[in-house]
Amino acid sequence: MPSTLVTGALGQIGSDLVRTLRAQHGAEAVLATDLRETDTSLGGLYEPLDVRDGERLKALIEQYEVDTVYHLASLLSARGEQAPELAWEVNVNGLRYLLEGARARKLKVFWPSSIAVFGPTTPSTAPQQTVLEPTTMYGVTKVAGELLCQYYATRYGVDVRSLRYPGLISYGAPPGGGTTDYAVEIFYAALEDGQYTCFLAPETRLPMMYMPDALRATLGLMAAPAEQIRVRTSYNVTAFSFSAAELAAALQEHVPNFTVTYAPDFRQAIADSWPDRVDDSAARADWDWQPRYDLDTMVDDMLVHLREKLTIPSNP
Ligand code: NAD
Ligand code: AKB
Repeated sequence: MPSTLVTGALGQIGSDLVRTLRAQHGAEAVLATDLRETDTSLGGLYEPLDVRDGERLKALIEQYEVDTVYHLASLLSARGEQAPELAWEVNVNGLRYLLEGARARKLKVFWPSSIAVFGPTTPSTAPQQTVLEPTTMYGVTKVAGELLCQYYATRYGVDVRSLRYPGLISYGAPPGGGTTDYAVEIFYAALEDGQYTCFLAPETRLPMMYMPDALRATLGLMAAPAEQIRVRTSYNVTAFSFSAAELAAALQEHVPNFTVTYAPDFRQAIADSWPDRVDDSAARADWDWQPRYDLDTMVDDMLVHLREKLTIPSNP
């Protein structure tokens, strides 16, 4: 049976995406892969795969008659600064092996880019087409990846599609070493500890999105007719934008005794290099992208699900 392969499937996005794809196409139609030798958390087909191993990737594509790949394996911005060489190997070489496989086997590919492609010379509301001068290795790998995707699409006709995700907020698997991770950690801290020390300054504003919208954007882009995909680097997408202090205040409305202090670390410089907002009008025009969650509805929904997950009653 032709199947879908997901790399980096045990991460923040992968674990939610695999469940959604399996609900749509059936458990046996989706092969989850990641670094871990075995996995039972996602409850379906799983194979270990280091995306730096192009031969193994090729073998799995053949063995499982893969026709579509969601290529999520990556080091994120903070991890990338700690291990820049590894970030290049995983993020760029891994993508290149996949695009070669996609060219040979006519695969359809989704690969996520990030607001990390932008840098201090990008306007504070980032347009679709703008200056891309990132200051992190993660951003450098994402710019290189976007250009590789566009090259394989135009030169070889590979149907590769991409979104520049903003910071993603979710209650499933924890985030894996990014700068926007604080926007997830703060929810757990509010419910479990009543206090949080934020690694970004209170006024730091970044573009963000709730995971259900990120999954809708991903599947919407992949389902759109090919002639509607006019951007083959990567589409800007966003839902809302908030500062760390605004998120803290939104949480304090639900958890009145919650306190937040601020102790910016090396991630502050990364956040400061990214835009406050993103203009996603091209995605809205080309394939009807529209987010459903704003800050308040995201906070409400996150708290309902996290209270359930952490078995914390709503009115303690
Ligand atoms: P994550 O860190 O939670 O998950 C990444 C997964 O990749 C992990 O499970 C990790 O084990 C795996 N991985 C790392 N090195 C690997 C290797 N060599 N071979 C195979 N797997 C490897 O990340 P995520 O948040 O799920 O992000 C997925 C993709 O989305 C990445 O490309 C990331 O850049 C992009 N993205 C994420 C966000 C966000 O806020 N989560 C925002 C923008 C872009
Ligand atoms: C990170 O902070 O590194 C990611 C991203 C915005 O790409 N969440």
